Amino acid sequence: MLLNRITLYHIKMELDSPFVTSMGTETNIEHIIIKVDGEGITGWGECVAAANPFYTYETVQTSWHIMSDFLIPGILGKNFTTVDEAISSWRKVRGHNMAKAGLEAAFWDLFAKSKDISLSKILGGIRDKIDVGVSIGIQSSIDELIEKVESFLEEGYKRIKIKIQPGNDIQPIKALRKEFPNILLQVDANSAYTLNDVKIFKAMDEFNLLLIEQPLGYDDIYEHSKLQRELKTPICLDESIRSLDDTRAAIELESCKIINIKPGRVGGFTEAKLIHDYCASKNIPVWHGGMLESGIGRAGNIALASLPNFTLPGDISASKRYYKNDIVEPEFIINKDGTMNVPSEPGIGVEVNLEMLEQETVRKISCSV
Ligand code: OSB
Ligand code: MG
Repeated sequence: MLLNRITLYHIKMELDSPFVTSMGTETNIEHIIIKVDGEGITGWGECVAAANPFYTYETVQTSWHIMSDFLIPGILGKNFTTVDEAISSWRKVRGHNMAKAGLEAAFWDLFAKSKDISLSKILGGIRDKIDVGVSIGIQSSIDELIEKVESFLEEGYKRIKIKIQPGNDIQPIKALRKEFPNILLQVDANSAYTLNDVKIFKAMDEFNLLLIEQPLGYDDIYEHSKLQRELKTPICLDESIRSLDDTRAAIELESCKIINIKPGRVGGFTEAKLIHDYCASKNIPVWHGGMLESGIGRAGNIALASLPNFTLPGDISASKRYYKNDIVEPEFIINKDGTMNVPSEPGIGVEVNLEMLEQETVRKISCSV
């Protein structure tokens, strides 16, 4: 496959409603869409680095720089027969996982389309439907939170995740458990606590939570092992897991009992698959996280989540839960039974609406040979 042209689109999409977490409030999502053209076929990917460095150090600016100055020059005009070959050209670039993952996703789409098979199939997926959940930002009142949860449950979502932060944790959890005694419920702290808060987490043990996501430092593995020893509720790591090596360390140290996989955070589908397989061999369940992706990134997430060890519902929600209009057709919808269909068409399995994409684009560059 000769790669002739790579185009980057810096997009800015307005969220349907503000997303509030311990990291701040987001009203827009800025990501980079990557289009790779090779031999008459087009592959699409999405780089999930945000406008600010609050979840990870990467931003739209750093990934634009790393892609255009280092990753793209290593592959443009070259001929590759596998994705592995293509990504090996940037092994010496350290870090910048989201930049790498966005480009890699576009290659996977391109290669899958060239073989006329779906992304799910080429990645080793086994399901044609996946279980989905929803991630709910911090609300201004408990009543509002209960109302939101109720309407998502009515839509069919199989699992509810709420964001927590100091001062806004036990109360909402207690209120939700009272209202919905039997739902699958989990919480995400996005690193807002320290080991001095052990008491708060111990208090969560009585609410039958599925898991507590990333309570401590964003790059910590050691202190999480101390916290996990004190708790019955499983800890799940998100931010701290950037590679297979991190995964091994976390599992061997017993820092968590569950792993959240996001291809962007770990550098692409290739590393994500390694983590998935390793966790399966250790009987550690995984689930697919989300980065408020457009339909392009979402399609990739759904394909990955169709692999066998994704046994818990993912943060993969319908397009309309995030944006008024998505940039793919058809947009993603949730079935009444709380599942989402895994596209079976070649590659990501949905069409990019070019007009919508251009409308959401604030900056664009095209590199060709
Ligand atoms: O911590 O899982 C997270 C969104 C942006 C950055 C980090 C996180 C999230 C979410 C939203 O929780 C998940 C989604 O895309 O639905
Ligand atoms: Mg998280």
